[in-house]
Parts: sequence; C-alpha cells; structure tokens
Amino acid sequence: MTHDADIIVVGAGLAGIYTSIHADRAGLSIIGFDAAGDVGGTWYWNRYPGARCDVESIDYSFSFDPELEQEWRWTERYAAQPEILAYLNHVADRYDVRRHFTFGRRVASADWDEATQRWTVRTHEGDEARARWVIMASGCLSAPHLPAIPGRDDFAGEVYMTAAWPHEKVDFTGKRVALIGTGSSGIQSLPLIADEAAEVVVYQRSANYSVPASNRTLSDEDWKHALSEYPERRRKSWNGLAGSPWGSNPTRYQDTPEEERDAIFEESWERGGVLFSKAFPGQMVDRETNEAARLFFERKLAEKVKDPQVLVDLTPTDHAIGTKRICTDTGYYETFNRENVTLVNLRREPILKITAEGVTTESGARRFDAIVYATGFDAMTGALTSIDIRGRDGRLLRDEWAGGPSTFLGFGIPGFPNLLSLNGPGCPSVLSNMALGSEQQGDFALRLIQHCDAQGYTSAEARADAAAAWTAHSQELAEATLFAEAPSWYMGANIEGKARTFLPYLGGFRPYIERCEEVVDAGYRGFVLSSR
Ligand code: N01
Repeated sequence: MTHDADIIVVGAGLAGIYTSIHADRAGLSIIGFDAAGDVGGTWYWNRYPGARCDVESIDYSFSFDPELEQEWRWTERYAAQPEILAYLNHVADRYDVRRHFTFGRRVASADWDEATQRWTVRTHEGDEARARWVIMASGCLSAPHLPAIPGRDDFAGEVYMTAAWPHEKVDFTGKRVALIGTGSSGIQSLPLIADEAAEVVVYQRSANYSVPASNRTLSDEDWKHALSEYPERRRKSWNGLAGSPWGSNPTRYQDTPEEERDAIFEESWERGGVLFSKAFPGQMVDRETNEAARLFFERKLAEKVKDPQVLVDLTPTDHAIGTKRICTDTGYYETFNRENVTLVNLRREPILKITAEGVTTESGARRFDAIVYATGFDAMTGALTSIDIRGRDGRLLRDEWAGGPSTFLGFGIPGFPNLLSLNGPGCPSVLSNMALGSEQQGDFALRLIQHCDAQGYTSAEARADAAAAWTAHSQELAEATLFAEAPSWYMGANIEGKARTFLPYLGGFRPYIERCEEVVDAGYRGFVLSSR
C-alpha cells in the first residue's frame, strides 16, 4: 500500500526531530523513516565507550522552547552519548515525534514524478510512500566507512564499529583488542577500552591533534548559573561564527605581545577540544599563527607521553592543526603510557591483511579476540548518494555529484525539485553547533514549503546557476584557508575515489543565516518556483 503525505522526512536525528515537530505544528502531514530502531541519529548509533559531544551540553540542545531549556538538566559540561540520547528521547516524548516515524526502515530510493509533482520513496524493507516534498535529514556523519582491508571479513573474533556500536555493553575484560583508526571516535574510545582489555594495539595511519575536553560535572550552582544565562548564551550562539557562544580572542597573534601569547593558547586549551582552533583570529588561515598553535600543542603532548618513539609517532605531520577536526579527549595520550597499550604506526608498517586470528603488518602478525573499527564515515554526501535519488528526467543524484556535490545553500539541488537536504554539503553543519543549525535548516525548509503553498506553487527547485555560484563561493572560501590542504573528510579525502571538494560551508554560521534570509526576502531568489 502506498501512503501519502505532504512531507517525507528521512532521518530522526536532531534535524528530523526538529523538522517533524514544526511541520506538524504547521499542519503538514508527515511520513518519517529512519533505519535506526528509534530517534537519535548520530547518538543512536555511536554508543561506543567514551562517546561524547565536543560542543558544551548547554549549547548542544534545542532553543525553540524556553520551557524545554529550563526543564532539562545536563549533568556534565560535555554530555556523554547516553545523556544526549536520553535528551533526544525526552524531546521525542514531549512533542510526540515518534508517531510520524517508522523505524528500522532504510530508504532505498526516491523518485520524482513531474506529472503529479510528487516524490515516491521506497525502503529496503518494502515500504512505499508518496509526498509533495522530501526532506533529507539523513545526517552528515551517518554512512560509516569500513575500509576494504584484504581479508577483513575472515577475522573469526568479535568485530565492532564505533559508528554502529551494540546496544548491550561490550565487555573487553581479559581480551586482546585491535583498534583501527585514530580520529575522534578512536581517540575517545581508547582510554575506556584500555581500562578493561588485557591488551590494546592501536593501528594509527595518521596522527591526529587532540585537546583534552576539560570536562567536568555540573554542580547545582553551575546549573543555576547556566539557566540564568541561557538567553545571553543563545543570543551569542545565534550570532556567532560557529553557533556557540565562543569566539576567538579579539587580537591577532602578531599583534599580541610575545609574553602574552602562551597565556592565550593556555586559556583556549583549557576551554577544551575543538575550541583550541579559535585561540587567535585567523588561526586557520594564517600559517604563522597556526604554526604557533601547533608548537604549543607539541609541548603539551611531550608532557604527556613518556616513550620517545611513541611521542614521535603520535605527533601529527600531515596537516595543519585544526584542518582536520581537532579531537576532544579524556586521557587519550596518557593511555599510551600504559603497559597494555601498543601503538603501531601504519606509515612505517602498513597493514598487509586481516586473517582469522588477527592483523598482519609488515613486521608480523598479532592475534586478537576483537577488532574495533573507528574508521570514519563517507561524510556529508554518503547518506544521500547511497540512496537512488532520481529527480527530473531520471537524473540520479549519485551521478550528478560524481565530481563533487553542488547545492544552493546546502538545501536545494538543481534537477531535484521539492527535495531539500538539511545540513547538506554547502552549509555550515559540522562546522557549527548542529542543534541550532538543525533548527535553522528545518525552519528554512518549512518556510519554503509554506511559501509555495500560500502562493500556489507546486514545486521549488534550485537554479543551476545559483547552485554553481554558491558552490564556487564555498570552495573559494575554503581555498583561502589552510583547510583546503588537509587530507580530511571535510575534503572527501578519506574515501577512495571521492571527489576532493570542501564539503561544509566555511563562511560562518551567522553570515550563512544572513545569506539564507536574503534569499527568503528576495522571494526565494535562486529557486525556480512553479505551479503545474
Ligand atoms: O572518523 P575519522 P571518526 N587503515 O574519519 C583511519 C565527529 N565525531 O569517526 O586519518 C587504517 O576522523 C583514519 O586514518 P587517516 C567529528 O566531527 C565527533 O573518528 O585517514 N586506518 C582515521 O584515523 C569527527 O571528525 C566526536 O589516515 C584507517 C580514522 O580511521 C567525525 O565524527 C566523536 C583506514 C577515521 O577517523 C569523524 O570521526 C566522534 C585504513 N584503511 C566523532 N581507513 C566528538 O568528540 C580509515 N582509517 C564530538
């Protein structure tokens, strides 16, 4: 049986939850699908030990309802995955979100029919639904990447992926564990796995920069203060460059007296994690400032790691600090001082194969009881290109984007009318606070739909020239920074054969919102609105 609605929402993470609440309030009917068993998106899947957000809890939450803000109590400065998932479940309960969604359904295809101005969406599980609009809230980091290492599937022991961690606790007690991958997920999980396991061997291809989270429990006093400052924090966040209240120190590195520079780095370091890339303005553009930040990092690293060779191996060499997302850890580097933890530098001894017993590198074979893959995602485009999305004249999105994605503001894709991607390539998304970003994205999409309905338009499609200009602008911004040099997932560099373009929008959260508002004020300039 085919079901009909105004909107099909794909994904019940932050963006899907927000959008379905507000679509419902606007009187639009919704059919939602999510491959997960429940709401939560990223926080549903990434249940690995140590998973934690690197945006402060108080900021990484919806702002649309002051009552919701006041009634939820975060317990830590940086919430751990279970608490964030509990929050999203609370939101789902409070606004009755689940009734819109069918869970355990992975969308397989979406086909546009010009004659009826409708999308038909089918799932791998056999559902079929039709709607006037499709909202892809399918996530930026939701298509896990499992590398094609020879023999990968021969391993006879336990296999885990940080991006699809089991719901029940995994007990590593007494086990020999291989951890492959040292991005944020590997870095967060290692200390906890090493606490339990008999032995952990970390297979590192590229060393990463990680800055301690400086996490702490929020006392009642902290929380009282936090609640009182919510409006001001939100104001700063909505007006900031990354959707959080934090900006850079106002003075450039070069204009700061030499004896004061370290104190500013130290302050930024203490703030924790990814915020270290904002110690000085222009740190991601100006090589001298970035280099100073890197040297500060190296001094910190040297204080933590005892073994000189391990220290060398843990020192990043292939990218400027911050050009891959700075990881946020709790005790990561110190873990390498433990007797039961070994670092294997894959640049010196690449993995040759995986066997039934373990992992073989050029220097020999090691036996394991479990392998943990913390090997990342086909970021920003993977969730979209894994679906057969066919737009006007049968165009396949995957083919259209073979040379890199092109969107207008991240939302609109030429040739794909009435399909709106939230947090899509070409918007700030992962470079900003995804909670507020998802609100802005959902609002834009719903306002466009309501505008079309009010004016009698049956379709809205991004113009090819508008998308080309926006994409070129987005690339130019990236190329003017150090980001463009890094082999990062921002650049699509972690996936073999993927086009190298900078995927998120670097122009900043507030400036991006202003561009969106200009488009709205100009009657959705950049979209072709038409009626049939
Ligand atoms: O993935 P990654 P992630 N053989 O792509 C390695 C967010 N996040 O899941 O760098 C061996 O960063 C790969 O090596 P290399 C956050 O935005 C946030 O950790 O390609 N190794 C790399 O070390 C983050 O940036 C938090 O050389 C292989 C690792 O796998 C994003 O998600 C927590 C390999 C992948 O690192 C992704 O993070 C977690 C191979 N064949 C995630 N293939 C917070 O703290 C890949 N690797 C909020």
